[in-house]
Amino acid sequence: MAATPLRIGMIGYGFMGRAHSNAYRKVGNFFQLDRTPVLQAACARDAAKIKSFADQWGYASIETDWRKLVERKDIDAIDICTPNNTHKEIALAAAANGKMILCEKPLSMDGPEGRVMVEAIEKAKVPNMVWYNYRRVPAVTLAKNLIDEGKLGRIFHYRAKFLQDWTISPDLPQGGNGLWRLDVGAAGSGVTGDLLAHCIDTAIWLNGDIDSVCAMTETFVKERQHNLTGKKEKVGIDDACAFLCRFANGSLATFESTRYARGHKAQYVFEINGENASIAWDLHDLHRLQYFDYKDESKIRGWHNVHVSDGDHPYIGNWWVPGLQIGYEHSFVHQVADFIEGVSKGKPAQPDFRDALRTQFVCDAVLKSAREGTWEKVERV
Ligand code: SOE
Repeated sequence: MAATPLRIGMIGYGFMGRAHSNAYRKVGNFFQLDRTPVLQAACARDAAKIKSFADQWGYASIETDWRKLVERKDIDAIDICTPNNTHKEIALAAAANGKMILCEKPLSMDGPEGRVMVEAIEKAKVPNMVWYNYRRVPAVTLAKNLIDEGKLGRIFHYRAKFLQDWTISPDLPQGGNGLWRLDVGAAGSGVTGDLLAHCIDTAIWLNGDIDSVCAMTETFVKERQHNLTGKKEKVGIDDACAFLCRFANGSLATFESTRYARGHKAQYVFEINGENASIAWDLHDLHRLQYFDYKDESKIRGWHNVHVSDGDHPYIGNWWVPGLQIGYEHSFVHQVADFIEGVSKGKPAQPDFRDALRTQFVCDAVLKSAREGTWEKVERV
């Protein structure tokens, strides 16, 4: 039987607009689902740019006003790929129009704003999801499965880093396309909301709630030319952030992120040390999971380097033949597949808005701690 269309209205055309569009196009070829994404309309203020994006990715129509898009009767789901300061308004309007919502991370500018969004979409009862895509890298999902099976036993330590180096030059402007991430008015924060949010989302998923944090942040370049005003303006984001934390399960953790780690483009790594076993993962080698099991015979005990590409590894059976690895873009395909399956089965895929709000409150506590030099309790959702 032919799958029912799931008509997508995409808002935004940047890096994430492309990553999500690619996922919508591919998912039906590799996953047996009862809804097929249809690229119904793409929306942005610049008509020429959105037309060129729509033509390239195969969207059937364009809009230049997102308010019109969310009201269209021929759209089932709105995908929000716009800067963080626009998420709330769009999500609330989409929910009021009964649309499903897939929102780029982070959910919101801060926790209180995120809470308003959660209340609105839960009241509207619309399926919703936030694009923390790294959960769906097969090696990361395998880590989750091993932890849930109890293979690690009691967890003592969680360590995560997300390092980049693309903002070192003081000549790099802030604001506008791509560079809105450097503009606090559009992004809400710097590496905390952009990069550590990924680390925090994965960490909560793998190791449970974070109880308290103690952080430091730094803004290395204090002023940058602003693309929208044409003036040199104060930089309000955190360029780097490191924090200590305690999880509710008693484990201790360190997190670090920066855009000033010369030589690192997107080094997201985490390591978890449990009573019986340890796990480590590196985005630069994303199809591998490092695994150490103390139960191994001592003669051969050591770190296993698991190539997560076999038919019984998460998601892999849907792709090629065993041993052939997949990459970054597939994490988005998996997320769409899980979202559609969740909608069909009435069992929402995670992280939904409520789940993503937990990350938002950790980010708030991290930024407050850095400002005030204190340990901060994390508000629970
Ligand atoms: C920033 O450079 C960025 O593109 C983030 O916005 C993404 O969320 C991250 O996955 C990669 O880095």
